[in-house]
Amino acid sequence: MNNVLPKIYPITDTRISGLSHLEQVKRLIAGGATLIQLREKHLSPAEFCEDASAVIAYARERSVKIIINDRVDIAAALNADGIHLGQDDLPPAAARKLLGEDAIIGFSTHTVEQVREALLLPVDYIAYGPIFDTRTKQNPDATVGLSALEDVREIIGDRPLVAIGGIHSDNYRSVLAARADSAAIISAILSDPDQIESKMRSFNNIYTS
Ligand code: TZP
Ligand code: MG
Repeated sequence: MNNVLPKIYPITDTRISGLSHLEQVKRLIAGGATLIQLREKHLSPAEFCEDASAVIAYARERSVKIIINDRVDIAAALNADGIHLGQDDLPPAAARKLLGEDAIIGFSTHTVEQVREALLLPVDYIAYGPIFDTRTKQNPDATVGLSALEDVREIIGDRPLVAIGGIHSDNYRSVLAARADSAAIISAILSDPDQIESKMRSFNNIYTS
């Protein structure tokens, strides 16, 4: 299993950005992204597969890793770098069988109980949230807050931990202070398509400053 999490983990959203996955990925890579998740809730599988194929070809030339949300079949068909699974998606053990040992498998959790269960699964990172209120996800789980994130860090030890939900430039440091390895971010990077590159870069700069 892998342990390759950058501090900033952007996730695409075509509605919030108004851009194709490929165009978002181009701007994110220009801003310094090294691991990007393609999250698509509206396109047909055929359309998403075509878009993801173009993204993976573009990203691979630049040594950027692409994680596919939900669709293990598309990740397998395109030999993506990994898959991000939710509680109701294909179970991680089944995804591991289909994608192999080298694939990065991420798994979303929303409660401490789900986190404890995730520790027994063949996953490379555990995502936990929403940490703060978010309007990006439809029917989000309850907002968990920073102290719950600290508790989760204690529970999972050194396992890679991704914080998600409502993270922006003003609260990003608090997420790292709670010892998340990485912050997964959608709207705070994508909501103005003209600023995707600069916002991605400034999040990376917050981390290095
Ligand atoms: N899972 C939990 S919160 C969330 C997902 C996919 C949405 C995060 O989006 P934003 O805009 O960074 O709050
Ligand atoms: Mg899912």
